[in-house]
Parts: sequence; C-alpha cells; structure tokens
Amino acid sequence: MSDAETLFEKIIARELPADIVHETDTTLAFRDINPQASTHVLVVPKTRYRDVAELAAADPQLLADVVATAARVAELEGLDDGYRVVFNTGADAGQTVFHVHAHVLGGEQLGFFGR
Ligand code: D5M
Repeated sequence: MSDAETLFEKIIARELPADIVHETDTTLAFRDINPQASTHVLVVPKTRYRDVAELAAADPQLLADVVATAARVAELEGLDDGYRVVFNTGADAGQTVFHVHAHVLGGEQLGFFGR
C-alpha cells in the first residue's frame, strides 16, 4: 500500500477531530461529517487497507472485527428496527476515502439505492 495517508489515519491518531462513538483494539467508529440518514456512523479498521476486497483478502479476522463493531454501534445507537452496512468500493460506487470504511446507516426507513 503505497498511496498517501488518508484523513482517516489522522482521525485514528487523534490528529483530526471526530465525533467518536465506539472504539475497540482494532477498530474505530465515528459519525460521518455528511450524514445520509438520521444515524450515519463510519467504522474503520485501525490498520489501513484500501477497500473491503483488499481487507478481506489480507485479514479476514479484521473484516469480522469491522462488522462486529458495526453491529455494536447499531446497538449503542438504538437501531433496533434495522440498519444498513455499506462498503463503497471504487470510483463508480463513490468511494472517496481509500481507507476501507463501513457506513452504518439507520434511525429511519431507508429508501432503495442504486443509480
Ligand atoms: O465515504 C467517505 C465518507 O467520509 C463520506 O460519507 C464523508 C466522510 N467524511 C469525510 N471527511 C470526514 C471527517 N473528517 N469526519 C467524518 N467523516 C468524514 P466514501 O464511501 O469514501 O464516499
């Protein structure tokens, strides 16, 4: 992984402010700065991988940690009626930060998505 550091490494290092909602040894969860639902939290692994495919290939346990943290965030945020976990992967999906992150969305009835 030779790309430049992303802003998520700076959030993990506490060099940039973020509204942190949960942390584990391997993951960090913080509110998205541009929320797309009543609740919109990002979950990142503390080790950087570009996207979910790279993470899955390199460290499946860490991917499981990210998903478990997403579930814990949903519990902490009271998303008892359901929630969505999204990994935007690549340009066509609108991925803008190339440090893999799960979007955890909920708190309202979510619409269908696609185009
Ligand atoms: O999602 C990248 C997401 O990262 C996008 O929803 C905005 C969010 N973002 C960008 N900067 C920040 C900071 N500083 N704090 C919190 N959230 C941030 P993608 O799937 O790559 O499009």
